[in-house]
Amino acid sequence: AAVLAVISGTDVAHKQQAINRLLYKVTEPIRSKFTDLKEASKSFTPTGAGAKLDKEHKDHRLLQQKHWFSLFNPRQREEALMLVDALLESTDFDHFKNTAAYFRERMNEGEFVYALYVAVTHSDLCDGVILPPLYEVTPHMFTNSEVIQKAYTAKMTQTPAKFEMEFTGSQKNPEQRVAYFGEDIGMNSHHVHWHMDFPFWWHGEKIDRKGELFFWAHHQLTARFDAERLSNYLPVVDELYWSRPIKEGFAPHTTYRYGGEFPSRPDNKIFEAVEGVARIRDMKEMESRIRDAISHGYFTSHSGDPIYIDNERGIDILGDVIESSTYSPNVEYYGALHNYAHIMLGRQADPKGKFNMPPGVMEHFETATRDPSFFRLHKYMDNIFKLHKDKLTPYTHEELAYDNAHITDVKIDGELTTYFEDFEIDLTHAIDDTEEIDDVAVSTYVHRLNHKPFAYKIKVKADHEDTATVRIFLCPKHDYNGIELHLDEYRWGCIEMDKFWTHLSAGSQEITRKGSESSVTIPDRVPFSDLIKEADDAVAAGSDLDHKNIRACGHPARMLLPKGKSEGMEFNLFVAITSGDDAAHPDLATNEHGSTHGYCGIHGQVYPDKRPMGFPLDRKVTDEREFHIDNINVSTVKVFHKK
Ligand code: CUO
Repeated sequence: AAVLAVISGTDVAHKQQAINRLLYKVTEPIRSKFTDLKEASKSFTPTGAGAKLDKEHKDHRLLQQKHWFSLFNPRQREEALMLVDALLESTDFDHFKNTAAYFRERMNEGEFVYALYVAVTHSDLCDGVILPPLYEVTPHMFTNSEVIQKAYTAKMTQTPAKFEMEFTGSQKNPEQRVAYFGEDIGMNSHHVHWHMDFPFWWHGEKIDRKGELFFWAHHQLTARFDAERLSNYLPVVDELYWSRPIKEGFAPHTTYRYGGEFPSRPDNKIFEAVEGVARIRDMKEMESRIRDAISHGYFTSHSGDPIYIDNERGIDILGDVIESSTYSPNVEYYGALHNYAHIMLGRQADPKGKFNMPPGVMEHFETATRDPSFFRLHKYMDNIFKLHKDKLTPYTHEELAYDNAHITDVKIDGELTTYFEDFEIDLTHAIDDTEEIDDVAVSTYVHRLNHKPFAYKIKVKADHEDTATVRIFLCPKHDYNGIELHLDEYRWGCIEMDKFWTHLSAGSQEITRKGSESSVTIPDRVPFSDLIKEADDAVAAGSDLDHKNIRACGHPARMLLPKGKSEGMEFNLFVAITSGDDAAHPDLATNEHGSTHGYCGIHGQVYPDKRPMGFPLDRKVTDEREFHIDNINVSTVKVFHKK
């Protein structure tokens, strides 16, 4: 069977090799040694959506090459989506590959990369293909101008080099203390991939609880950022106000590959209308219509029917409306608060387009979190989500309790310790050249947060054998002023650390779960050069690759813990064991369906947990005693930070 697969070119190794080559030095022509791709780029005849896109190209309507690309630009998005459609329509991998090769030579490179990444993510034909890290394919979006300039010099002088990348700005800016979070390459990679797994424009097969995932993934980013701030002696983020100055400025020190510098914004910039996008009044109107709907407990659909939201599924609709996605029931009325806000914030340096500046960092999911205004914006929306959640009836004893499980003790095996380390990123693809010039080894190293390995040890006594759901959260214990928080105050700041299903046997037992097994994180991405070597070797040897369940969406595993303090920072470790009936798939105790479902769901399947995301901490707690039950345990842990 293996031999047959190789001959027909449908095995994973061949596919991986083709995708590698399609993304190799993506701003240059396809290497002539990649003969099949080169051939397809000349002689392939696109069909379906591809034919439509080809006509646009022949009519000279497509965005030029070597120009910036923004997903928030409607025409540029339309072009990219034509390629997504053309790729997803393919019924065999060769057609997929040839379509990509053909348009790679004709379309804007940014549009091409976006479309190919989205299509590989969603196409069954590409099952098992690992996408190369975007920070290596498009390093300009993840590094800064200083590093890119040095890379050019190294290349021109043919001198291999490795340089340090500093965080943006200076220590004079208190926000720089948490730049390691907003600028973390793994976190930015998670964020951009989250938006590729769950595109707001998605018109393919229905994605389960997409709006709720929008809420939850971004709520978690917000909660995590706030925890990092507390450990760096900064107050939690305040929200954004349309009628007040945008308090923090930002100078990105980042350059587009084509199209100049990312614009800067000084401190205390007053919001201005952005020509062709929205006025401040429009933004406020969208907000107040959404707030009205929350107060009323229903949205009004397109056709005027009420869509009630004071229930478990309300958050999903609210997420669709706020983002807004194609699932929004009435985008004409409720607008696209979040998407417009990203553009508004991205354009404040040149709101009238007088200076022809390219879009700001806020207009790209790769770069958005670098700007402190990202977290203000998301806090603002998070507070709107909270308004809705706080309207729901607090969980009852019946909903919280699981009489079978009695947690007797929760301990951490090992010490919760964070530290900074250096991480090297290959910059081979940062530099334009031709195939005649030899590559030199050019890389940068960045400082990034990591932690020592640890495990949870949960002692539990069960009355009878059963499958159970274990939910683990880490929550700030004190506010910025050192005042201890009550459950109802800290629950919204809780970080989801893990959720898994397990078998309980009758009697006492200890559940050990490693931090590295967390269902919200992914390990480091495989470097592009390794992907290339692995696929080329496999193809040469006639063997196949086994890449199962490797996703790019997921918080970096090394950032599972928020940074601690040298003297230790106290957190509440919240553990809840509930009935395994919560599982949406019957085999979750033995098969996690990919390891990163907490913030990213299970690809192509329903979300594994039947309960609302964030359960049981997502609703108001009016009586803390309801949580003093045997299947819920809250203990204090300390996170240390070592130099
Ligand atoms: Cu991810 Cu605003 O949704 O950036």
